[in-house]
Amino acid sequence: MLFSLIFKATQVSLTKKKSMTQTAFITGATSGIGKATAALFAKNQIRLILCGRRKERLKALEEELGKLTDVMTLQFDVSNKDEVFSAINSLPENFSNIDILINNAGNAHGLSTIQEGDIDDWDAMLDINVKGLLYVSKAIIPKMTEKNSGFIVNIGSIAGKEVYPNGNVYCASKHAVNALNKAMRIDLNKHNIRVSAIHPGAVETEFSDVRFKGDTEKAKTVYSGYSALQAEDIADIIHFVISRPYHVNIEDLVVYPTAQATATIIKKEG
Ligand code: NDP
Ligand code: 8X3
Repeated sequence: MLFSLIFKATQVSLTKKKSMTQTAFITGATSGIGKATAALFAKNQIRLILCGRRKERLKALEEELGKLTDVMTLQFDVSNKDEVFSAINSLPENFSNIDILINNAGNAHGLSTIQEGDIDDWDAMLDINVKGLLYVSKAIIPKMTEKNSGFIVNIGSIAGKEVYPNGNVYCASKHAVNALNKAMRIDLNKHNIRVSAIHPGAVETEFSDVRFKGDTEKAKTVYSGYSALQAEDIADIIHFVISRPYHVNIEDLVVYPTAQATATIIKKEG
């Protein structure tokens, strides 16, 4: 009996130690998919580097998730390359060995025809969703190629697989993420680095609040009348993807709410 208890305790502590050696870097961790992923990773004892621009939220996450795992936060704008490199280069030794990068930060800004589109919105989407992902990847990949291991998960969208009315530049930015995911897979193959993309349909987060510039009533209509995906659903999938044995690499996953067939076909009640 005593032997079996000691054996079980050793097993638990070995399992914990094994997963505690993994460190994940999550961009856009202050809200939605990134925040839910951080919470799930913390429950699984993955060490966390959490990023975003909103300092108070980062502080709250550090306090909350710090009870479960080691957490460090970095406040920077992914579209500002100086901020990206100085934040990542400032990581202390015990957080510099990054195993998993979740390239999640991003948003849609506006929803209008190409002829009526706002150039500032276009800049924001291309700078954040595309160039931001590139800057963060460029700063972290050398740490992975050096040790010939690592995992990069790029959060795309169904907007990277199809184009819908008024989605123009957001769709272009997510098509770029889709292409970069494929490109990373090719270029990083020789370094044994796993690369995956997850392309969600409608997920009920702050996404539409941002798209409609704080018009929360309009944002709510995007998710009303059906069961939209929740951030936790995507976090679950991300965790599944990163927890496969090392020889397994899921390239690309497209996930919709059951009620959604395409970007524009959603079966709503009422
Ligand atoms: P949220 O608006 O809830 O979260 C967006 C996150 O990105 C926030 O943490 C925000 O943090 C961060 N972020 C935005 N801009 C910047 C920036 N310039 N620098 C640093 N961080 C930034 O949306 P979601 O969780 O839904 O979105 C996450 C990802 O999922 C995005 O790439 C989005 O395109 C994608 N996606 C979302 C879908 C949906 O329906 N919700 C569907 C398909 C894909 P902060 O403001 O603190 O900087
Ligand atoms: C978010 C989903 O359909 O608004 O990427 O583009 S959609």
